Formats: sequence, C-alpha cells, structure tokens
Amino acid sequence: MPNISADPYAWPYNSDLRPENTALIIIDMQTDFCGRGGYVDSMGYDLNLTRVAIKPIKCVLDLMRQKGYHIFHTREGHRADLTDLPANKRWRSQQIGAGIGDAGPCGRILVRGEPGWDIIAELSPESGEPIIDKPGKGSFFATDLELMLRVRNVQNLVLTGITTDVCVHTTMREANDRGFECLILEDCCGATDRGNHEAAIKMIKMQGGVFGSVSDSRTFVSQIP
Ligand code: C5J
Repeated sequence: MPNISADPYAWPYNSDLRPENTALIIIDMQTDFCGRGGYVDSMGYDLNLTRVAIKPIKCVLDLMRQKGYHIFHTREGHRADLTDLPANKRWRSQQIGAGIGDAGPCGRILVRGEPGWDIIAELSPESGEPIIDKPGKGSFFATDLELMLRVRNVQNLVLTGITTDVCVHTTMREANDRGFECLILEDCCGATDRGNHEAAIKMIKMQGGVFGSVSDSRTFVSQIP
C-alpha cells in the first residue's frame, strides 16, 4: 500500500493514497502575499520568505496534474464594497500601513478582481481546477470547499501555500477537525517570519501529528503513486 515518508507518521495513516481520493490545495499564492507592491510587501515583510514556496509548489503541481489528482486553489479577498470585511480586520490592516480595500501599487489591497488579488502567473489555475474565494484565513470558513471535496469523495489533503502560520495553518486545523487526512509540504509553504514558519511546522508534529503529518516536495514527488 502506498504512502509518503513523513514526520511524525508515514502519510496517509491508512495508506489509501490514490488520485481519486486525494487533493492538492494551493493556498493564497496571490501577488498580494508574494509579489512586489502587494499586501505583504506593503507591510514591509521580506518577500523572499513567501516566494521561496513557488518553485517547490510548481514541481508538485506539475506532477499531480500529470497523475490526475484533484487540484484546488484558494484566494483570500473581499467584495469591492467590502461588505464581507469585518471592521476589526480592516482596522488592523490600516494600523500596519496596508489597509484592506485601500488603493496600492497593485490595485485595491485584497479586493476581488484587482491585480494584486490574482494568483501569480507561475501557478495559474488550469481550466477545471476549482478556485475557492475566501474572506477569511481558513479555506473552509464561508466557502463551499467542504462540499466540493465531499462530492468528489476526497479524503486526503496535501497542503501548500502561504502563509504557513496563518492561512495554511488555519486551513489545516479546519480540515483536521472535519476528518480530512492532511499532509503539509514544508518547503511548499512560507511565512512572513522564518521562526513562525518553523514553529507552525513543529506544532503539527505534536501529539503524534495533532493536525496531520509533515513532508517535503522532494520526498513527495519521489514517492507519490
Ligand atoms: C494572511 C494568509 N496572512 N494567506 N493571509 O493574512 O496567510
């Protein structure tokens, strides 16, 4: 039975790993999170820390597409009229100089349809790959992701994207609580702070893999059936 070498346990737990029951989720690989002039850049963080995930994700994406696995993309963003933007989220972003909904070099920050909100060209979704538009950190909150996974009988999720400690972690926690079997690929993620990335990865491994298991793109690509 196939599984992937991972820490703290070989994944998935039941060795039932097939294109039919497994999805790659690519979280928020948008200009706003890893491009010049976007939200993360406007806050003054080092873009290299989030851009580092692009190449490894592309490698995993190409292979999983070729093998016929389910592929899902997510985008964080808000309606143009900001009616789905909680007041405290807007206030917090303004305090750090990157007000969500405000004009920036890549258009209005984290607003749907704006250039900065779009997924970067290197990881563009192909036709037939669902894109989940989410207003929050978690990919399950206020979206139809769970319905779409259940309709496809998906049980296993391979999680990649940015940022490790915020949207990827929130999604992994939401997924684990729903009974999905999660693997995170460490080098396919990035945070705005290296220490936070490392801490987020460490948290997953506690209690025998409290949210799932951890591997990396090289191991995954060499072992995926
Ligand atoms: C954040 C994300 N950090 N995609 N969003 O606000 O992690």
